[in-house]
Amino acid sequence: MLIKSATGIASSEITPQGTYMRRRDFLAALVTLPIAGRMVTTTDALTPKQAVTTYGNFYEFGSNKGDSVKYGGAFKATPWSVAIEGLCAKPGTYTLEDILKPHPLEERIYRMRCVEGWSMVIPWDGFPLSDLIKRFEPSANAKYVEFTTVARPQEMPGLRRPVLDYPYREGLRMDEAMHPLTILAAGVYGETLPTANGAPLRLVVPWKYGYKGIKSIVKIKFTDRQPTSTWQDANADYYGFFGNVNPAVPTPSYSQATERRLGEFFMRRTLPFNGYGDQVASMYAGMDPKKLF
Ligand SMILES: Nc1nc2c(c(=O)[nH]1)N[C@H]1C(S)=C(S)[C@@H](COP(=O)(O)O)O[C@H]1N2
Ligand SMILES: [Mo]
Repeated sequence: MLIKSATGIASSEITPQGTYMRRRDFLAALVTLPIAGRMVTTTDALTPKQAVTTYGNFYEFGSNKGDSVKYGGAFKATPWSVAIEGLCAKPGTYTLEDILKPHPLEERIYRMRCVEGWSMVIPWDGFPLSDLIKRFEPSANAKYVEFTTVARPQEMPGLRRPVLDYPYREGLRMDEAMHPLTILAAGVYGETLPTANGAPLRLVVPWKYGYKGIKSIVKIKFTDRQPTSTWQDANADYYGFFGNVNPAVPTPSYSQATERRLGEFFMRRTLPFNGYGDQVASMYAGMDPKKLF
């Protein structure tokens, strides 16, 4: 039976049966973060924390919303390190502490939208990806950045059923990666990221579809060629490389014209570039808008 809660999300999706204890243990491990600044990019109401931290896709744990909460109990986000590879002056393996230390976290309130047609307003805690990239001194021929998610079958049961080609990969063009709206997030709602949202470090690109926001990053690589992403390899008609929110281009099974904000009853009209067009559209001048999805 599907019981709709006050937020409009089926309660069965919010708290899968039998996981109350595990979630309580897990949430107790979250640490409050020191937040240095704030950027609010929307006046829309925040999506409730409960929905933000439980309703989402993380296929390494399973293909249902909530599987990362249900099956994420064994996942260890510490210790953590990130390999920096490819066309740059300072490749190497950096601990999470090395990565985060020079970058004060700020709160970024962003609208987010999934290809599947749901959207949220999320208070991320992160820092500009550009600040991190500059530290590694990418060379002039580094035109793209490729990101890779950790793959630990022992801790991530979804990896044992290979619906996707793991490890999960994503990519950005260098100008997209350097754009001031693009952040790496280490927290949400003022606390360290829960497993479900990509602990301990994930990408957030608010003008693109949710799939571009790769979680639990262990590798960042600078390349001269456009990388493919895991979803693009799986189905290029649904998941383009650019992944820019484009309400004019439907996928084979989802119209992208409207969206349902979690917690709302009526559908909203989806905005080009998820409403961030005034800040990002110039990066795509001269490109065929049909190819930007
Ligand atoms: N590693 C990894 N990252 C991922 C996914 C995934 O399955 N694996 N799903 C993506 C998709 S399709 C969406 S919509 C967002 C959802 O999570 P969020 O609400 O925390 O951004 O994560 C993205 N990042
Ligand atoms: Mo998504």
